[in-house]
Amino acid sequence: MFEEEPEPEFEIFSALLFNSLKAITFMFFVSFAMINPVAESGKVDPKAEMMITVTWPDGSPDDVDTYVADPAGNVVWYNRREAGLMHLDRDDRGMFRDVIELNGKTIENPLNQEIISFRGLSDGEYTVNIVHYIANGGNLPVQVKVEKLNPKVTLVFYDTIALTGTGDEQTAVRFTLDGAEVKDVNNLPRDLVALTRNDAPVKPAPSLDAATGEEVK
Ligand SMILES: [Ca+2]
Ligand SMILES: [Ca+2]
Repeated sequence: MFEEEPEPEFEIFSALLFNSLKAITFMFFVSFAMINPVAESGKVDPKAEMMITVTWPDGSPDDVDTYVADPAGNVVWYNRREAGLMHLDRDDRGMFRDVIELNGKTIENPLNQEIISFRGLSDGEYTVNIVHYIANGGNLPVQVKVEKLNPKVTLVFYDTIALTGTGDEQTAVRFTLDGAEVKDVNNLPRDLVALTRNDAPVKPAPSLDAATGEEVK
């Protein structure tokens, strides 16, 4: 009689414990499911072999354009965002289209950046040019970074180049790939804009308010 008394209590306790464990396990998996997509979205395209990042000061209304030529002579630029195995993410035009009205509020994205990713690489020479498409002041410091991503991240080139005004085109870097090796890194000038002008129409230059980056109609 006395020995039977504690049993129901024990059963309730173990049932509670079991249910708590199930709940904790469930929450553990749910939280993992929630963490994973966030971590994934921070990643760069895992299939990219190389990446070129061109950045100019936050909030600048200047429009810088990136042109890259591969060994086969393909040139990627804002009017040909897919060329060979190269892809340009977007034509960042300073603050133009980076200021949006949402529910009566003005939201600004101050970032000025163009990214070119490579799905594959071939041996031969690559050329990276930057162009000051629209200048609103004097010199503009532009950071150019070239990274090879596989089998490990290797910095091929990183420097800040001063663009001097509307129409200024400069060769940031030229380099030659030979298998896994990067050779002949130099910045001997090579004109890429002229190569593209039969390609497609050029974007119309908008009149921009230098203070806000918004188009003046
Ligand atoms: Ca641009
Ligand atoms: Ca921008």
